Amino acid sequence: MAKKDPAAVALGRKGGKARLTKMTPEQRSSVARQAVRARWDGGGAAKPAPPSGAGRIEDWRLEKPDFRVVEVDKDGDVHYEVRGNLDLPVPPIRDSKYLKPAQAIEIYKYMLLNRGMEFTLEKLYKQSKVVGGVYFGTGQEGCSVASAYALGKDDWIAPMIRNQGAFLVRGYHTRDVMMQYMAKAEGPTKGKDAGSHFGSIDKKVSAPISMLGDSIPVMAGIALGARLQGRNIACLTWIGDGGQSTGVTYEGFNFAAVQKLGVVLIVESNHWAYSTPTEEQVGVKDLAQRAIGYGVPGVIVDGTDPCQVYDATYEAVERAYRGEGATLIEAKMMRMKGHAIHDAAQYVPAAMREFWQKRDCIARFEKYLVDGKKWLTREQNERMKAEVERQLDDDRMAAEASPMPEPEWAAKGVYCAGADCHPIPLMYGEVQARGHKDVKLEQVEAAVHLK
Ligand SMILES: Cc1ncc(C[n+]2csc(CCOP(=O)(O)OP(=O)(O)O)c2C)c(N)n1
Repeated sequence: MAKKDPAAVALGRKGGKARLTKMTPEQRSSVARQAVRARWDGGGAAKPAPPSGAGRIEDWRLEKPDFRVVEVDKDGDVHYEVRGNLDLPVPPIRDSKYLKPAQAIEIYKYMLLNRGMEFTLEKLYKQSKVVGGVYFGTGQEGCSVASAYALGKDDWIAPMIRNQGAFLVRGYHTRDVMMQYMAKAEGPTKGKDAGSHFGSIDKKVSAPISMLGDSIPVMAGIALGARLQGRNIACLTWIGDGGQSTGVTYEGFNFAAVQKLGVVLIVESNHWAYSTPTEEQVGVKDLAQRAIGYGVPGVIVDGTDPCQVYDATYEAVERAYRGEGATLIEAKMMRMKGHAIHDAAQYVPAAMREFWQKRDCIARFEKYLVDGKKWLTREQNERMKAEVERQLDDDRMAAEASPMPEPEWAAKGVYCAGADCHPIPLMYGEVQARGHKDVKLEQVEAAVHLK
């Protein structure tokens, strides 16, 4: 326990309360001001150490591309060009400190499923079988999959539109995603809502929220709920380089940082915020620098290297379990398709696309596993790819054959009215907050206000 301040002890002996009553209001306010200053200055004592890792930015990349996108106006033709050195050798995959060979192979398989599933969705869209648009995570599969793979079964994710691979890691089937896009009766939301807007309490997946950044406070809330039940869990979500500029990103992540909640925020630093280059979106070079302002550790990884993504997330998850709080990971990569299927991304300079094409996460990881580590033989690799193709074909046929929903289902299962609709049991244990036993959930201020 901290030692008592001898001056305060002496003042107490003299009867501090009695002394205060004898003071003029000016004297009292001067004493209060001194006390506040002493508190802020630490009373001259050594300042407490910052929470572990806070304010520290690490850069794990084996390559640090040095180029930038500039806007050029050539006789009225406004377009983007890329300036800098694009002629760099493709870096190797950085060995993971934690992944076992079987786990690395499983991540690779999920990445294949992720990309194959999205190609299938593209074909279905072109045949007018999809309701709404199609969103892709092409080039980002390693980031979505390897980060979700680093979580434990009690942890949560809140995916964004580019994290469809994370759904697969969390137990959804490629068929579920296809049916969802086709608004089929057997899809996760039974035809309500489209795209990847679905989630599950059982799978601990919070449905993606289109308003950029809104999943972050949701994750902070889930982590807080678990903490009240006596458990530190990790809650992983992702945000784009454009989306991280929203106010709610700051509010949600700041809350997690202050409360030391295990929110793991991956900034998908994919060079484009829709059609705006990151250079025109933010003033910082590395978005990981934002971690300093939040007071949490920040890590930069190569988002096309699943081992770096896994290790950074794994360590963030371990911090969360230890109750040390939130972590910000910046994954640098490029969105290899447009914002969605309607966007041909013609604003992307060809040289930049070619640079990142050579760094394709799947091709590089395949080479690493087959030629580098030799954890997969060529035959095993071909067999796995054929298996993935077969699964995607079977799922596409099943999804196409699935019926459309009944019209009257539209109004069902939309609003949950609490216990009257379905019970929401505590997941991790008894609530440990003081005074909770005297209060029923439906009587708390928020619930009353909502009604
Ligand atoms: C709060 C909010 N503002 C605007 C939009 C519209 N919007 C959807 S995606 C997008 C660009 C997002 O860019 P980024 O976060 O970098 O993700 P990327 O598409 O590049 O992966 C915008 C502006 C939105 N969904 N939510």
